[in-house]
Parts: sequence; structure tokens; C-alpha cells
Amino acid sequence: MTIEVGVIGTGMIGQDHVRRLTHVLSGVRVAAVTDVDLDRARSVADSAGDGVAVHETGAALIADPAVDAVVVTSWGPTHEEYVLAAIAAGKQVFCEKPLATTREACDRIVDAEVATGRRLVSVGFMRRYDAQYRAMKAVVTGGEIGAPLLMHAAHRNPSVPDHYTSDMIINDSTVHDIDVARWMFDEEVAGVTVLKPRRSSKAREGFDDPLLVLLEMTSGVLVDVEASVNAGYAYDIRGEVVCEDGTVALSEAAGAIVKRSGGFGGRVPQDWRERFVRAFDTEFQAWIDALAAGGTTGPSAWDGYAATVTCETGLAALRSGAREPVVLREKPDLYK
Ligand code: NAD
Ligand code: ISE
Repeated sequence: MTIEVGVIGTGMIGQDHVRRLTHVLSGVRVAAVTDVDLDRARSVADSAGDGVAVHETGAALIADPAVDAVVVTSWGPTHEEYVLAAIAAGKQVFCEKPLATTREACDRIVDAEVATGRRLVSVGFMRRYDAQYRAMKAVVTGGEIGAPLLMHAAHRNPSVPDHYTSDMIINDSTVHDIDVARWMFDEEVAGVTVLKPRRSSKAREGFDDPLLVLLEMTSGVLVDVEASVNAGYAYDIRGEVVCEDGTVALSEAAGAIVKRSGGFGGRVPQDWRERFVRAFDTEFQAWIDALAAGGTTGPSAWDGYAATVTCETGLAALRSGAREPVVLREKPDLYK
């Protein structure tokens, strides 16, 4: 069985996903694409082989009977419209993070999905599929080093485009660490504090970079996330969980360690595509396989909702300088 997928948004990550859906994964074909930049959509359709339809709008793509399932990789503020349209059409939808950019928009998506009585939405928090994060979670949940107390995380981007803001450090980057924390410890974030260390001279005027985001989980586990977007040297993702009887950390290098006269070293990834390439592949293959079996898998609309609400709380904490409580709605049975 081949799942015929339609991709909305053929920018940076949309192109990367079309490549993997076309050339890397099995049981799937890109049947259609669209983008507000139609020339870009046409050129991406050409790169995906013969018979890829180019639709003028996302609505037309979702309505196309040849499209079994929808992938949303357009800008964040457009996600709500497309996810709601896919739900209304009864089609499975994979939405890149964020699920939507406001609590209210996520509420509407959760309400719409709950009303159908089945899961249709999957959110692109690909770190859950990274082999290193999975190994770390297996140790934490296995209990072999005791109860978790703390997690230290770093999320360093080498650079970002000029339109990037301090708010985006939380909404765009730290959102991944928030999802990791919720998934790692199987609990929600109860409160957020954001501290501003000394500002990097590489950050433009008025841009607070780096940030130190402190997540307080409901059990009391504390997660500190150093988030920076002008690190220069690499895309460096770190994580260590401190438990009562030991610690578990992401390994420093996925590839080979080279030893030479006077030292040793390995490659550091240059961007998120390189660091998480296998996680993205695994995430999508799992989604395709689940669709072929008649269901879905992966982070849910609830996970997308909780991450967005926690990010909003982080923004409030960035402005207030104080600890801000995370207030979530009651979790619908569909997600329990
Ligand atoms: P991008 O700007 O490179 O691409 C977005 C594309 O969407 C552009 O081609 C744009 O023309 C198109 N678009 C905008 N509005 C549209 C609309 N209404 N209908 C159809 N197309 C529209 O951005 P990107 O970096 O590819 O990011 C896209 C999404 O993916 C964002 O939500 C971003 O947060 C997410 N993302 C996730 C990861 C990850 O690690 N999981 C990494 C990068 C980006
Ligand atoms: C980007 O949008 C992503 O999602 C990457 O995974 C993240 O590391 C980066 O900071 C974001 O800008």
C-alpha cells in the first residue's frame, strides 16, 4: 500500500521532507504540493518526479481526492487553518512544530479533533525519534539510576536569519526542549522562569541572546535549557539527566572519534538537518506505517497544545523576570 501525501509549504523543511518522502522512505509518495510561492512549489514538484500535482491553495490540496494525508510545513501562523481543514476533511495530518502559534488556536484544533472521536493530528517533535534521546529516556524510565532530579540541556544554533527575535528563541527553538522535557518525564511543565545572561556581542541590538529557560516539572524535576542562536561554531544539542544514583547524557558525537598527535575530536553538526536527519526519517516512516495500518502515531495535538501554552508562559516569564505558572485545560480522554 502506498500512502499518497500532499505537502503544504515547500520552503526549507518542506523541501527536505519532500526529499525524504520521495527518496528515502517506503510506502509513501508525494502526490501534490502547494506554496504561496507557486514557482517554488513547481520546482519542488519537478524534483519529486513525474505526476506530482501543484495546487494553487492549501484548501485545494486538502480537497484533492488523490491526497490521502497532509503534511503541513508552511509558516507557523498558517498551521491552524490547514490542520483544521484536514480534520474537517477526515484526513490524517502531520504538522511541523508549532501545532499553532497561540493557545486559542491550539484549543480549536484539540476541540475539532476530539469532536471526530479519533486521532488525526501528529506534530513534528522529531527529537522523540532521535536514537540518543530514546536511549536516554529508556534509562530514565527504566529506573536503573534512580529517580530523576534535574536535566541540563543546551540548544545552540550557529546563527539565525535577521528576522529572528528573542521571542523566537522560545517559540521556535526552546519549544523542542519543552517537548523533550514533557516526554522524558511523562509529565507537564508547571512553571517557567527565563533569565537573561550577559548578551552575546553577536546578537543585534535589542535581541536577548542567549536565554536560560528554567522549566519546573509537576513532580519538582527542574530542567535548565541554555538556548542560544548565535553560537557560531556549530549546531550543538546537549542533554544530561541527573538521577539519584547516576546520570545519563546524550553522547558527544554520533560519528567517528579521530585521535591524532596532540588531541582527539569528531564532527559537530552544522544545522538541525544534519543533527536530526535520522530522527526525521524515523519519525516519518513511523507515521507512514501507522497510517497504512489505519491509525496514526507520534506527538499528539495535546502535545502541540501543551508545548504552545508552555512557550506562551515562557514569553510571559521573559517579560516579567518572574516564575510564571503554566495553566493547561483539562486533558481530553482522547489523549489519555
Ligand atoms: P520557510 O520560510 O523556509 O518555508 C515556509 C514555506 O511556507 C515558504 O515556502 C512559504 O512561501 C510557505 N508559506 C507561507 N505561508 C503559506 C501559506 N499560507 N500557504 C502555503 N505556503 C505558505 O520555513 P521553514 O524553515 O521551512 O519552516 C516551516 C515550518 O517548519 C515552521 O513551522 C518551522 O517552525 C518548522 N520547522 C521545524 C523544524 C524542526 O526541527 N522540526 C526545523 C525547521 C522548521
Ligand atoms: C528551527 O525552526 C527548528 O525547529 C530547529 O530544530 C531548531 O533547532 C532551531 O532553533 C529552529 O530555528
